[in-house]
Amino acid sequence: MRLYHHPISTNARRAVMTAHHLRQPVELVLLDLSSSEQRKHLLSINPNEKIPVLVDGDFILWESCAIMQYLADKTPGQTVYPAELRARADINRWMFWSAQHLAPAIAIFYWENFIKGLIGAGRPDPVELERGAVDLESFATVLDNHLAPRQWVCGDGLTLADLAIAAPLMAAAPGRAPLARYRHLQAWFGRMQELEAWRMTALEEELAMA
Ligand SMILES: N[C@@H](CCC(=O)N[C@@H](CS)C(=O)NCC(=O)O)C(=O)O
Repeated sequence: MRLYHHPISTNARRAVMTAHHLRQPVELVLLDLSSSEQRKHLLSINPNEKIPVLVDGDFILWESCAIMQYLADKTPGQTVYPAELRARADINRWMFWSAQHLAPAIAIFYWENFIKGLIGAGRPDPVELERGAVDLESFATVLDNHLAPRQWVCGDGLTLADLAIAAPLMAAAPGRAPLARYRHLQAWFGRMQELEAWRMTALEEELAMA
């Protein structure tokens, strides 16, 4: 299997962390989004021209959360994506929530305060940052309250929900997203950062930025 990614992509990180955690034999293919040649290839495997993309033989799958679920379903004995109806529905709920709500709020800060500077796209837009702050406060509060009595987002152990929610948080520090005051969220994120899958992807990010 080949997994097209880039280490500074939060969406790709979800999929790559899942592959590492499940010890799935994926070949990581770094896709340079600034190369028109590589973008042409990306377009041929994903009409949205976005990473991550998984290629498993003649099967091509894009959308980070769908890739996570596919990798888990391919792994015998895994515990991060149980088959039981309600346990799975609960995990799906938080994965959609991460993609729909929390990640876009953090992405505003990442884009305005970090990526724009990196690619010379101008100064941060205060109106956008204000929009991000309103959204982030509302969704970070939901997560913080949910985590207050819990170690993990769903059930008694790590699941795809944790991996899907943690990945976009990699952008919080470089994007200066105001998350420090959410102490249950921070305690949980600390546990996530201790995972081998997190450390491996952090190292990939560091190497790519060096
Ligand atoms: N919903 C998609 C979003 C993928 C996405 O936005 N990927 C970004 C990187 S984080 C990308 O490839 N952007 C390239 C571009 O828009 O030019 C997923 O979860 O996989």
